[in-house]
Parts: sequence; structure tokens; C-alpha cells
Amino acid sequence: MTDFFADVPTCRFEGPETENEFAFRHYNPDEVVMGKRLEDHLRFAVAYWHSFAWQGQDPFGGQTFDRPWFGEGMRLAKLKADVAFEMLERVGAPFFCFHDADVRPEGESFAESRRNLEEIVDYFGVKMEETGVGLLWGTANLFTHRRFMAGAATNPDPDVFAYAGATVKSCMDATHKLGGQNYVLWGGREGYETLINTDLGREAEQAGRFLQMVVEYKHKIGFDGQIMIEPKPQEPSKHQYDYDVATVYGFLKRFGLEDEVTVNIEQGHAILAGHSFEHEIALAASLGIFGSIDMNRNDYQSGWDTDQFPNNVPEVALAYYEILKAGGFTKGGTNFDAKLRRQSLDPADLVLAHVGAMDVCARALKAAAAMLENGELERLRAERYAGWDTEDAQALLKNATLEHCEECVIAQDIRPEPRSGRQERIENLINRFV
Ligand code: XUL
Ligand code: CO
Repeated sequence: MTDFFADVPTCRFEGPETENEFAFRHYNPDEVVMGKRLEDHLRFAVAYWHSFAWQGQDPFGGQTFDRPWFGEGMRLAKLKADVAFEMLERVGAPFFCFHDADVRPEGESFAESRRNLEEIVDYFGVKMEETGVGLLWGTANLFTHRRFMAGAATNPDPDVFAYAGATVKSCMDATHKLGGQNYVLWGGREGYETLINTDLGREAEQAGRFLQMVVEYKHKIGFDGQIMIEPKPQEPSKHQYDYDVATVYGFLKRFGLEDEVTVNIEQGHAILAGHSFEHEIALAASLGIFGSIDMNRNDYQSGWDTDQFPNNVPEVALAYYEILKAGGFTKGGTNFDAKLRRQSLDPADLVLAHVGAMDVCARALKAAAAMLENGELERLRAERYAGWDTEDAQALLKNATLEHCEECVIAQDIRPEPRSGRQERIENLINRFV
């Protein structure tokens, strides 16, 4: 037991009336909603990189956090793990997520980095056994080290492609060993900073082949979790190839991977791509590639990926509405890919950021479930499309040609009557629940 959280109690559900800062008001893991416990609906995960590895830097300033585990070496990596699992227990999060670079010291060579990872994975294994915490997903950091500055799979240098392949193998092995439920690929540097030195056709071929190798390896080792791509349009690269859900789907189709790979959708990335979070979720669900979510918002004025904890219930409710409508998470979950503001220095800040975010998500999911159970929103949506339910309309969809459309319109003297989309009435309906 470390003394990092000595002043921070374990947080439990006490209900909306409690005055206790260190308690949940809305997240009762055992509450049953639509036939399932809240904990099993939401499947919360803490992101190791933001909560334990990030030191508070921003583009204009350096480290602000002062944590006893900052520094190099295996002893400090283990101290970081001790504190991480103490926090997971304090907030009652059932899962965590990590990159290799968050958890182990970088070695002098690839072999040493891999040995360091293996040692930490064994350490995690014991902690997971003791606490009952699981791994939602593992991933490789293919963007921080200078070797990856021009991309990983899409690098102009084949040596980097090979290094990235070896790194992903070691991270898939680690994820598999820890019983991870999913494996994520986020391509922060799979894109370009300028088109004038970039062959984007060639880079797409490299990215496609790389993903095929990942899928081949998944089957070879019998990993039965999802392989997920996390779309993002830019930052750190000027343009990233996994721009949004639609772009990723086109890429998966091109390389024959649409039945093998799903998407991990992050709220802030959706906004950066010019979409709403619920749009990205609904689109992925309709294409059959919805996997999981990273639940962290951006600041709406700053225009970049600020990775803040969620705090807007109506917004989050619409996201969970789409998730519940699609059948909920299977192997996916709600990962807080969120960091504290750099002035939030106290250990309590870290715990309370998660407690507040979990409460926001619980309220939002309950509101979404109530909307679904009420059924009016779906009834109105179905009513809007009811014209398509007739045999004639279905025949039109299947057999129509432009000439046939013309014949029908003339023969039946069709004069379409516009009908209200009822947007404000539907917004009023939603506001009854959120
Ligand atoms: C970066 C981001 C990553 C991925 C994992 O914007 O979201 O942290 O979630 O690599
Ligand atoms: Co993310």
C-alpha cells in the first residue's frame, strides 16, 4: 500500500442527496437498468497514460504534476502500477487501458523494451488477480518516440514499419496475456504534416497491409477480443488517414477487413472531425463496426483535443441512446481517455474527476434507457418512414429504374406533400428525460 491516496477514501454510492464529495450520487453499479446492472452497461475504464504518465505539459509549459513515480527505471514503473491499482479500487472502475510506453521504461534496444514490458505485465497480472480489475484494451504507443515522427506503418522507411510491427506484436501478446477484451490502434502519426513530401497512395497500401498483419496475428494467437481502430482527423498530424468512422469503413472495405475490425469512437475526435459523438456512434452501428468509446470532451472554444472529463449529461445521453439502441457494449466499454487540467495537482482531484465523470455517464445512460423504454422517439422515427413500409414502396426500392420512376410519377400523377420533421417537438420530448 502506498501513501499517495492516504487522504482519499474509497468512493461508494450514497444517492443524490449525499453531501459527501467522495461518493457517487447516480452511479450505483448494482442498479438494474433495462435488465442489466449499471456496471455491466457502462464498463468504465481508466486511461493509464493520462492519469498516471502525463506530467501536465502543454505546448507552452512543462511539468506541473509532482508524482513520486516520475522518473526512469523499473522500481518507479512498479510504484506507478501500485498507485494506479489503488486508484482503480478507490473509484470502483472495473477496467483500465494502457500503451506500452505508459507502463514500462523504454529500453536501450527493442529487446530490452520488450523485456521491461513483460516484467510489468507479470506485475499487472498479480495486481489484477488481487483486485478483480480487468483490462479493457491494450495498445502500442507508435507516436511519441522520435523514430515514429514520420509515421509507424505509413513511414517512408521500411525499418520503422518493421519496428512498429514488432512493437504491436509485443503489445498484442501483453494484452492477450492479461485477458484484455480488445486491442486498439490509434494512428496519431499515420498521416502527414505536408503533402509535398508524401505519397499518400503508397502509405495507404502500407497501412492496409499492416492492419491485415494485425488481424492475422490475432487469429494465430487465438485472441478473441475486438481489434479496433480509433478514428481522429488530425492532431498531432495535419491530416490523419483514420479521419472518421466513414473514412475508416471505406479503408476496411478496401482491404477486406470490415468483418474483422471495429471502431473505438472518441467524443473529442468526433467533434474535431466536424461531427457529433452520436453521429459517429450511429454510423458505426449502422455499418456493423461499432466497438467501444473513449469518453472525453473537448473545450468548445479551444478547437483542439483537450481531453476533458465529460460533464454534460444531455450530450452524453444522446451518445448512450445510440449505444443502447444498437444493443449496448459487448466487449467494448467507456474509457475515460481524459486528463486533469494541469492545475489540478492533488491526488483527490484525480479520484474526483473520475467519480464525477462516472456519475455523468450513469445519469446519461439512465436517461437514455428511459427514452428507449418510453418508445415515443422511436415511434416518431418509424412514423416518419412509414411510407416505405408498403409493398409498392419496397418494390420501388428493389426494382426501380429512372424510367420506371418517370412512368409512375406521370401515370399516378404523383405530387409529393411535404410533412413536418417535428424537430422542436422531438427536442422537447428528449428534454423531458435529460
Ligand atoms: C489520442 C488518443 C489516444 C488513443 C490511444 O488522441 O485518443 O490516447 O486513445 O492511443
Ligand atoms: Co482516445
